[in-house]
Amino acid sequence: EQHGASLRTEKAVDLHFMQLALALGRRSLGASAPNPAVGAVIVKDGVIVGRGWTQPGGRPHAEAEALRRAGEAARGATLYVTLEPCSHVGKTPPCADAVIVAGITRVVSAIEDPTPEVSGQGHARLRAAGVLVDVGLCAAEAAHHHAGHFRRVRDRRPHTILKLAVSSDGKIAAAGGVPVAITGEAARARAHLLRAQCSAILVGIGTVLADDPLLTCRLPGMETRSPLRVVLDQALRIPESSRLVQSARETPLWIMTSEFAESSRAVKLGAAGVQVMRVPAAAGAPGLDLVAVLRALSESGVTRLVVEGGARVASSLIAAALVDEAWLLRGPDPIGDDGVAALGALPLTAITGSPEFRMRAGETLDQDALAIYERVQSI
Ligand code: AOF
Ligand code: ZN
Repeated sequence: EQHGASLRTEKAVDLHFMQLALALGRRSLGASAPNPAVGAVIVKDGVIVGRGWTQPGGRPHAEAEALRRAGEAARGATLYVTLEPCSHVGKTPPCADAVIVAGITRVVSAIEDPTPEVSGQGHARLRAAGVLVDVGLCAAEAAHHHAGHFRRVRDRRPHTILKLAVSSDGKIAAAGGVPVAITGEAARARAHLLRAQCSAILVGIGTVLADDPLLTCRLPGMETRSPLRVVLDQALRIPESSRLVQSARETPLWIMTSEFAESSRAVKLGAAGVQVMRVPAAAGAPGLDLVAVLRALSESGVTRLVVEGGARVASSLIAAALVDEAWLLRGPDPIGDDGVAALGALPLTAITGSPEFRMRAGETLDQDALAIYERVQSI
């Protein structure tokens, strides 16, 4: 009886510290790319002696940070970590070795790292050195949190989040694409937090021409967390006077265009600080090859991508089964039948009523409603 009770307490303690490690990792979501946003907590005799999370740009790793803070106190302590410690010499030495050298005696790890050079070898290395290793606590939550890293490693594309702000009748703009305010301040703040938690944001040229957006994160104190901004612009129609091009020297802007776009336009945009990338056109359809676009972004280190419009990009991604999550922010007012439908020819039920998606979470944001859908078996 007493033994059972102490086991239950031990489990609750492990859960508590793993959840803390996940929370620490969340701080770096969107900032750690190309690396995953890992969190680590070191505990000795029930007391936290070190905490760490993957630093901006991916290094130092979370464990290195936590070990540095713990110092000598790491000897005989337990490490809680949201991803298998690395076992390879990348741009930094292996965390597994640092953990062993520091004298950690137990590691509680949420999930294996699918990176080919790691994939179980981090855990194996720790065990071979006599460290007690428990794998799998909060694995589902960790898989969701590391979705960008896993998608990049397994499918060579980013975890792709489609964000749509729709009117109560499912429109995204008035007739002719005229922008209308759809959602309120709380929804705007939530969307900006999502931008900060992604490593890139993508829109089609139609959205740029209609809205002249800036696509930065403008939450107070988080202005430096703006993602890389990407525009799909097959014919290089983006105006040099647009707010995107005008701000390209402060916040990076990439234009993805076709192999046939005019070189003189590309040179002009380059001189304005824009990076122009050429990708193949889609076979048998208008627009760029979206798989090629996502692959190029993934190869450049993008792990989490938020797509904010317009209808054509959104519907093409849905049709190609390239949307992993859909965030539907719904405002209280209708726009009317002549408004622009969120997904063009596709009905919104391609997300909300599709067996390919299930609703994961819902939130009320003042007068607006946020529903988050995720692709079934997306991870
Ligand atoms: C960890 N802890 O906090 C992170 C890890 O080039 P490097 O040396 O930075 O290694 C990059 C790889 O390390 C990355 O692909 C992923 O497998 C892992 N990320 N590992 O132990 C961390 N961010
Ligand atoms: Zn590492």
